[in-house]
Parts: sequence; C-alpha cells; structure tokens
Amino acid sequence: MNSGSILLAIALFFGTSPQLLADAYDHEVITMFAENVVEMPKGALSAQVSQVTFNPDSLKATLLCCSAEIITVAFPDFNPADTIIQSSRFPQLFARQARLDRIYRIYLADPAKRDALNEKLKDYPDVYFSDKNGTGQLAFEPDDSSFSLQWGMHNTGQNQGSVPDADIDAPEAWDLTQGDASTVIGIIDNGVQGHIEYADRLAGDGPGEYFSSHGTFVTGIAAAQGNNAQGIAGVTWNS
Ligand SMILES: [Ca+2]
Ligand SMILES: [Ca+2]
Repeated sequence: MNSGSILLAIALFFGTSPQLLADAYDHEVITMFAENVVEMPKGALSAQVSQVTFNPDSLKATLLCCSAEIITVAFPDFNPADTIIQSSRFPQLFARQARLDRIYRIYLADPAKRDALNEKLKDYPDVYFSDKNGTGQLAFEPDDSSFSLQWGMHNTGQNQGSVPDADIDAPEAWDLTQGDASTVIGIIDNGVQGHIEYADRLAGDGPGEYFSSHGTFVTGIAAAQGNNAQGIAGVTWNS
C-alpha cells in the first residue's frame, strides 16, 4: 500500500433497519439487479426477504437458503430521473449514471455464507453485480503542487475538466505501476529541453527546443517526476 493511500470504509450505513447494526457490513452483500427483479413492499426501503417479491421466484429461495434475512435499498435518496448528467462547460456532452436505485444491501444472518450467495447470485442473468460489503482503498494520488489541475489524469470536475472521471484513470494505474526504467519513450515533436522533473532520465542533454517549448511540455506530460511535491505528475515516473 502506498503511504499516501487512504483507507475508505465503503460500508453503507444509511437506510438502516433495527437489525442492521453499525458493524453489520461484514454480514452483507451489495447487489445490483436489473429492472423489475425486486419488488419491495409498497413504500418500504428495507424489508424481510420473505416479504419481498422477486422475479424470478427462485431468487428468493436462493437468498433464504444462504440465510439472507433483510434487503435494503442502498441509495434511498437516488432519483431515477438523475441518470443523465449534462456537462456544465460543454452542454452538448452528456454522461450516463448508473441506476443506483437498483442496488441493494442484503443482510445475512450467517456471514460464512456470503461467498456462496455471491456465486449463486452471479449465475442470474438479471444480477448485474454482487460483492461483499466491506472496506476498500482509494487510488494513490501524488503530492505534486499542480496535480489538482491535471484533469486529464484525474478528473473530479475541476478546472477545465468539467465531466468527472473523463480522464485516463492515472491514480488507479499508478497503484499498479509507476513506470519502468526499461521502457524508453521517444518524443516526436519540436525538441526537448532538460527539466528538473525528468532531466536525470533524459538521454543525453536533450536536443533543445525549436520554435516553441511544445516538445518539452509533451515530455513533461509523459514523464514528469510524480509525487515529488512540485510541478506536475507525468504518466510514468521511472521511464
Ligand atoms: Ca478517473
Ligand atoms: Ca512533479
């Protein structure tokens, strides 16, 4: 784990029923169903599995067989009309948001049966995903002073980014690798000037710039040292 990483509890503690205690997430699976698979009692956000109508009916038997007791709407405040998001900067751009109203927390009396239930649920074509509730880890983010402006790397809707997550998922990739010295990058542009962010990894002194600093700028995007508390973070920090 990177030192800058932050543990994120993704346990979903809202919409609780009396049986769902604050530490009950290790008894839960989080499951997303297709439309019209789960029919809760009218107006209910949480109900006994035995009181819920499932389509197909065999789904209820599968749940009860694995000691599932309670099913709860995971995002009770989600409005199904909010599935299309419009960019504020580029109004012609739209993004589709997942139907969070189809995601449920399912509480099992016996947590040892969570794996079995997950596997059985995944066999249903109308189950989009199912996984154990628990803890997760945020992707590593470098401490470079201008990283927050690099929406192409990690877009939170900041600066000119506008559309959250319209990016290359760089933090997620850096969790896997931060580059390798055996990879050589060639920049075909108008020359490269040495720079403190990559000078120690530049072949020779660099050919120098012609007409403009575009080649140096591109090199920085590709290979600026990341997590050194200055400037930007390039895609690779070791190549
Ligand atoms: Ca992203
Ligand atoms: Ca840097």
